[in-house]
Amino acid sequence: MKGYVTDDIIYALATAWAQSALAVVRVSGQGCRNLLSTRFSRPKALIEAANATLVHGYLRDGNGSAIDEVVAAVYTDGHGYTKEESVEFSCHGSLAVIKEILALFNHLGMRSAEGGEFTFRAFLHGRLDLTQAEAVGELVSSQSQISRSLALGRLEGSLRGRIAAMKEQLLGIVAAVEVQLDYAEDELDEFVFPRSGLVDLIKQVKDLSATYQIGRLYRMGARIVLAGSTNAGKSSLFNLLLKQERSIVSPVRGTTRDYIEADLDVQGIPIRLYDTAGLRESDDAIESEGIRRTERLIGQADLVVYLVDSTELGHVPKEDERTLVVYNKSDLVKPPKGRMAISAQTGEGVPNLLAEIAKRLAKGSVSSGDEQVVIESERQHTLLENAAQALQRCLVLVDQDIPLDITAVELGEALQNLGELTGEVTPADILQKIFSGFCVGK
Ligand SMILES: Nc1nc2c(ncn2[C@@H]2O[C@H](COP(=O)(O)OP(=O)(O)OP(=O)(O)O)[C@@H](O)[C@H]2O)c(=O)[nH]1
Ligand SMILES: [Mg+2]
Repeated sequence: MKGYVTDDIIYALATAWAQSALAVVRVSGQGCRNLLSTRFSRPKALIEAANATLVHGYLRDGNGSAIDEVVAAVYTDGHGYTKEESVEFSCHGSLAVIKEILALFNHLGMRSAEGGEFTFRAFLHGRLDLTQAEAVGELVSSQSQISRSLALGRLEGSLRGRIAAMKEQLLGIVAAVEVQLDYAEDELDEFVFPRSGLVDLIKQVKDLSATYQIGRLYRMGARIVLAGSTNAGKSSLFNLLLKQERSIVSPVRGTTRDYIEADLDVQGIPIRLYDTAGLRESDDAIESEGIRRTERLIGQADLVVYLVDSTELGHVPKEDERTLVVYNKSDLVKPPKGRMAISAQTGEGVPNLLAEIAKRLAKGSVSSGDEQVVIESERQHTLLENAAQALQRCLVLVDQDIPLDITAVELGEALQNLGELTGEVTPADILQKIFSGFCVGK
């Protein structure tokens, strides 16, 4: 990367800036062990340690006083996270200790790393491609089991491998076209464009791109609003799902006035659930404001679970993609045939309801987290879409018998997009954005 040097030594606190039992401070860069050994109680042991070994000792300040007892995990050049000589110090997690260690490293002439800089170096040294570097961020910020598992798969190279295979297939097509373009037509047998290979490739790219929806769902989660008329049992269901008495339940209509929200997990999908004020005509100013808020939430929801009180069927909205009508109080009255029914009191029908919610949100393709390559990055989605479109245009041109040099342009465009995905040809400004806050080429 133009303008970026990796020969300075960087350091950073790898754990949270908070008091805890232990904290980890990382140092990376050629010669870091020599420099660190000047303030380490066992200099020789640190300098001569083999790769991936632990060295116990004390870090000392300029006067020779111990700052803390530490364990240094040593990685020699070509190994470790950054593939540079590096040391990870596990120290005690007191803020005073952390502060002193960071001050010591600064004093020794090392540079405090920018956010994402360790990962950026791992990328520069070829330890990770761009999809894996992104997976590091996605893994660290994952909120659900499935999101974590999918990100880990990408970090281990599942997406990298998938894209490499697609690129190889594309390069095969490009090579065939180039041979044809390089030689006069009469020197070669009649050229047949590898059409079926192209069709297959388009499907692969599109299929991978389509996983974005599910990846996003498991990452970002969804908003579900419990709505319905007063006394329908919204707060009862809310409490049942959260397994705690969060919302007030009573036979008095209009009990819930303002909405309450809480987080839960529905079959691996992170859900923000809202209990809302029951919908009815009201002269009460406060209740009316609550109802307005309910309506606003309904507008913003990914899914509205509309509860109907089976004992007094009032307004029943139309089912649509975003509205799931559920008949409550099935323990008292049998609901209409074929309709989703539950009892928020006994819990009857609730597992069915949760399965239906997950199915609706995932639009049929519920993930178990370990079966497939799924993307969740908008950048990757855009590049895959661009690649698919370029390949599709190429197919149209081939079918119209347009000269090969024009179809080759579209193939080149697709190749460019796949290259950007893995970071082979990614512009510096995009890299800078990905390794957030970190200045490339400054
Ligand atoms: N038998 C039976 N009673 C229920 C069921 N669900 C709720 N109830 C009762 O119905 C009454 C109203 O329940 P809530 O959960 O407060 O209803 P709500 O929809 O939150 O009502 P508002 O907050 O007033 O809009 C309470 O007395 C509940 O105990 C159910 O499935 N079966
Ligand atoms: Mg309520």
